[in-house]
Amino acid sequence: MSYLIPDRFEHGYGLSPAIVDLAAARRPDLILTVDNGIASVEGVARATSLGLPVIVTDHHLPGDRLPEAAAIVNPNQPGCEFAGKHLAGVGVMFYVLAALRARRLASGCIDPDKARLADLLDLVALGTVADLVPLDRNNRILVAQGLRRLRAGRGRPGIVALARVAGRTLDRLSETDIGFALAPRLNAAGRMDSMTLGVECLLAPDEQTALALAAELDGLNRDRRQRQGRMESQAQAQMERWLAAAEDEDPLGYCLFDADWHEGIVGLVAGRLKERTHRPAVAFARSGDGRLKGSVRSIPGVHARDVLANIARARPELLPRFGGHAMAAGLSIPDAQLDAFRRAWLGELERWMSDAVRERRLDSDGPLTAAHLTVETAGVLENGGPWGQGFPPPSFDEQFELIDQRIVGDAHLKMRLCPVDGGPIIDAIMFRRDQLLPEGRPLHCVYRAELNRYQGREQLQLVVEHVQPAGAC
Ligand SMILES: [Mn+2]
Repeated sequence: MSYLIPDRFEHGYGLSPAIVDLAAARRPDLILTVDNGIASVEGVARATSLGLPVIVTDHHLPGDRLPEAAAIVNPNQPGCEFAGKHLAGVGVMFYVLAALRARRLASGCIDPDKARLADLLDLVALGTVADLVPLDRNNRILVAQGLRRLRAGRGRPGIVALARVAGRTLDRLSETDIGFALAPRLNAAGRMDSMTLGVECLLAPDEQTALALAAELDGLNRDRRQRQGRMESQAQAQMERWLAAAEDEDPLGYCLFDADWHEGIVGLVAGRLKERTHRPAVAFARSGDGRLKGSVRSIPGVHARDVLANIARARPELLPRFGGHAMAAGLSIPDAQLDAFRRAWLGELERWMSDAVRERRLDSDGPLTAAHLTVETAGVLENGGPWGQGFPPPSFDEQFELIDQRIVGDAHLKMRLCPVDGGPIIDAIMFRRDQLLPEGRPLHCVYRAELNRYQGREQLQLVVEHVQPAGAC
């Protein structure tokens, strides 16, 4: 058994003919795809012509034509009655193995003790959270079970090592740790170098090998973070110059490029920009072959891939290659077409950005009364997870007096708040806000109630997502 991870820029998306040729050189009996293949009509045809059967396992939406594979397993293909429509690629593969196991047990050709699929649940949890699929009931069960095994010390060496280099406590490992500590370290491999390092870490047979690989991944993640920080300040400066020149304080979207930017990180920069401005954003890096490689991040109501498809239909020469989905897409444009693309991008956005779409919307579960602003509530919420994509943790909103505030670590705003209707004084933090709030007036805050663990003590901490002077809205 061996694996191949396509470099999507070198080999194209999914099981392309180029990647089939690479695979064929290893003389396999069979090609099995994971998390791709449903759109690979040509690649599957190539494999078939070489006498290689293909089993496609995927979760992406199929196009008009399905590949002629030996078998296709995809909960989102027409006629599939499997209830878990939001499985990640790793989840689909898990069920394929479960079906195979059942079949082989029935025919008596395996020993049940030797095929314990529960041992794979740590990987399923990791892949499900990292792929940002909606946490429907089925996925929540998979993630919760995987986390349980990890906390009990039954995770594979690679995942345990990743948690260790990230300084996370294994016996309390949470979906947040996976999303914010483990996944970024694994993904750093693909962004900065090659994903192979990430896979090798997950496959590591023992603690020592795993720790060495995890340390390497941690280093790559440090580089990534540094690079991203630099790119983000350049993006900010560019944005300000652009706003000043265009005399437009509130453009419909952003389209930024810098010759020094790293192509593995443009998506993160576009994402941060979108987050801050609530406008669709695309960031480009040079790809070295006379083209610019870009990443789009969009907002609800603006379908990223459809925006690109409309541009490509009107001006095919601007946009020879693109792909993606509603919230994120990738594209490649000829170097010389950047300005033309930027005009087309802003022009197309005019059709999408209605007043309703432009407005940022925050959902809140209402106020928490003073009696519920407690460590116990935060504990109940923490145990109610796993929370995540499509199943966000409850957030609340109400008015507070600002008791005091300070910026910590150059980046986050720490506050002490007291409900205007009376109640305890509570610690609060607003991440990535490096400006103080106006004082002397109550604040309307949208927040999550979390447990802050510090020096062995548990305290209630409000994580403020949005704040504005009370009565402003
Ligand atoms: Mn996927």
